[in-house]
Formats: sequence, C-alpha cells, structure tokens
Amino acid sequence: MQKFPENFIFGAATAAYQAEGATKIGNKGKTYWDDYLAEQNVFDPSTASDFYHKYREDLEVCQAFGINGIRISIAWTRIFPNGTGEVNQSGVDYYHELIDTCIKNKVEPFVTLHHFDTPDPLFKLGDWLSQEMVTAFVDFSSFCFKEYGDKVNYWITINEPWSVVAGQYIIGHFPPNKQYDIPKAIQAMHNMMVAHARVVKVYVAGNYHGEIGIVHILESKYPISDKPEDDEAAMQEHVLANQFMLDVTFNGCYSEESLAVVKNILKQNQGELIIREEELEILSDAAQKIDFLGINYYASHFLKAYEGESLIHHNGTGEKGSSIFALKGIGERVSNPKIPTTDWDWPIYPQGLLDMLLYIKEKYPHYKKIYVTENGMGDKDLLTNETVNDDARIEYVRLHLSAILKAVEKGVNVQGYFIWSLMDVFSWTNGYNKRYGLLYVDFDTQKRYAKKSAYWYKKLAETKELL
Ligand code: BGP
Repeated sequence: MQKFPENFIFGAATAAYQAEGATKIGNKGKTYWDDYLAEQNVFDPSTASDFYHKYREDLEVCQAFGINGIRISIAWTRIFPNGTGEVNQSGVDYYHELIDTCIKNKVEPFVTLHHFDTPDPLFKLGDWLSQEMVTAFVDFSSFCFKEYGDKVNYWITINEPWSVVAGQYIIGHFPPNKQYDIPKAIQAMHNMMVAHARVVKVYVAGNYHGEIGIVHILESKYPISDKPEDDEAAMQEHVLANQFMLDVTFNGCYSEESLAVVKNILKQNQGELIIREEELEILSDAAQKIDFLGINYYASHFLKAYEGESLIHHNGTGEKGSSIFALKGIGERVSNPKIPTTDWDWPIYPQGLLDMLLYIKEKYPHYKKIYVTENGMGDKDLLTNETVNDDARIEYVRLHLSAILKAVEKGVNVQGYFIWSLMDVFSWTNGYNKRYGLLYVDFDTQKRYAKKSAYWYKKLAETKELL
C-alpha cells in the first residue's frame, strides 16, 4: 500500500470548449473550431457536456466524490468575442459565478488561459505565428488577472504548446490543417513560449497572491531497438517535443544541445527559427518566476530511424492499429509488442511518466513543483445499469498514480493529480465516442452517471491510500 501526502490534490480536468458547449450562447465569439467543425459536419461541439449550464451540479458531484481540485479554462471568446476590443459582460459574469461555485464547493480551481481555443479573428491573422496574437493573449490574460486574480490561486498560461503546433502544422487535424510543416510548428511553439513568458511578467508585476505555471504534454521517447540510429530517432523526437520546451520553461533559453537538434531538423525540412533579440530577457525572466509545471501524460512512444518523406495517419476513430506517425529528419513511431495500447493506439506505459518525472528533477533541478494536470484513458464506455464498469480505466489510473508515488519517494515534488476528465467531454479530433470521464454523459439528455472509476477515485481521495 502506498500513501499520498496530506495536501495532495485529487483533481479532475476539463477545458472550456470541450465541456461547456453553449458555443452560440451568451454572446460568445467563434474560435477557429466553430466554422471548421460546421464545415466538416462530423462532430458537433455546440452542446458538448453542457457544463455551461450544469456546472453547479457537476461541482457538487466533485465535492461528494472527494475531488478537491478542478482544471477549468476561460474561453477567451466569452470575454472578448472578437479576441480583442469589446468586453462581453455576460462572459465575465459567467466565470465569476463558475469560480465562486468551485470555491463554495471546496474544489480548488486551476484556471487555464489558453486551451486550444484561439478566437477566430486572431486565428485568421496567423494565430501563434503572428505577433498580434501574442499581444492580444497578453492583454486577455491581464484582463483575467485583474478580474479574477483575487480569488484564483493557480493560473496556467497555455495548455500543451507541442500538441497545438503538432495538430495545426504537422498532423493537420487542428485548423489550419497543414501537414508536415515542421518549421512552422517550431516557430509557433517558440512564439507560444514568448507569449507565456510575457503573461508571467504581467502576473508577477501585478503582485497577485497566487501561482502561475504552464502545462506541457510530456511523453517519453524510447528507441525500439539498441541500434544507434533508433536511439538517434528517439533522441530527436524527445528534443523536439519535450526538451525544447522544458529548456525554455526552466532555463529561459534553449540549450546548445536542443538548438543543434532543432536546427538539424529545420535544415532537413527547409526552414528556420526566428528568435528576436528582445525576447531573450523576457524568456529568461519568466523561467525564474514560474511557480509550477503541469505535466499532461497519456502515453510514451517507441521510435525507429526513418529516412522517407513525412507520413501520418491519425487514428481518430478507435480503429486499433491504424496509426502512422513518421517524420522526415526525425523518426517513426512504431508499436512495441510488449506494451499494450488503447484502441486509439496510445501505448499504456506508466514507466514513461516515472522516467519523465525523474528526468525533470535531474535535468532541471531548480524546478519548484509539479502537478500532473492530465492523465486518463480514452475508451468506448458502455452504460449498463446506470453505470460503467471501467476496470481498464481504474487500472490505468492506478498504475500511473503508483508511478507518481514512486517519483515522490525518489524526491520529485509532485503535489497533485488531475484525471482527464471529470465527465465525458468533446474530444477535439475524436468526437464523442472516446470517453475519459469519471462521469458518463448521455449526450442526448446530458444526464450524468458515476462510473465505477468515480467510486474508486472517491475512496482514494478520502483514504489517500493507493491499494
Ligand atoms: C490533451 C488535451 C485535452 C484532451 C486530451 C485527450 O492533449 O489537453 O484537451 O483532449 O488530450 O485527448 P483526445 O481527446 O485527443 O483523446
């Protein structure tokens, strides 16, 4: 039996666009998803889990199930429907009520400012590739700090820069749906880190009482064999997806090692990275001021050397074995027969989380603390007798929590865990059949049903013991 520290947060995560629905209610403006999803006509995000209307009920459930933390995000387009300019008071009021309701139910809100939901007008100006976007994000964040800063204790600037740019410019399943444009992805990722750093600066200057951090998706990368070329492939993907961001998060600059790898990738993909002189000080400053790192961890990858042109197939349907992910100048993700995967081909590998936590402690020893801000298992849940017997999910979470406890024993400062997700939500590229929630949502009636995992999590949160 392993026990968690007394103040550990047993949280659950959501994101505005995936949970709230109400995309056309309360004068909300469009994100880049609205027109794109309408055009595609495959998944409809307009109701999602209706958290916009049901948050009171959901937060009472959190309290009843021992959940003492929640990740929510503020939909930028509820506050500034056009991204900049006029403020929409009903959006401002909504988040006051939501945050107050979290506090009333003793559920600590961890509030994210950008969770994959750029306002459409700023997206059209180039999204994270444009300086207008960066400045508008700083202004929006500054507005949120002034409005909610006296009651929010934990702020997250940006959720998963790597996933955003990989989705937009490499995989092509996030608008603007470009594929294999690795140079654009790298530039946008850098610009997101500059935006993060500028927001940290504003927060610190405002003397707010809370803490600020960033969330990265961090998946460990391993060579599939002991061949040096496979090792090289794993190292390259690790640098691009993990180390490049961690360097700047904790050191405020890219290490020579990371820059050498990234420049080589850029060379093979005919591109360059522009880092402006004036950004260096801001990045370095933020690295010293940041209070915590959020890690989202779902899977790790096994890599093999790859010489061909980039080739990707995104498994968005849960058809096991259909994924392809091979990048020119980097490597190819391959299946490891010893490691189980989800139906969406995500390798289930808790050791990868332990390795990542230990890596951070070793490589960035001045990090302050870590929250695991997302972890969970997407599955095709079946509702039977008003519940879901999601034993596979319980086992997944148990193994990952056990990895966290091992890291804590080895001295890594992890202070909380947020299961993705509180309730079943809209999945950006998989729609509604990939369910992660502790609560099953009947998307026709919006009725919630506690899954077996919810009862398991309740017991864990109450006893703090991992059996
Ligand atoms: C993370 C995102 C979440 C969520 C989760 C599950 O990358 O931060 O918003 O979507 O992944 O991903 P998916 O829905 O693609 O299975």
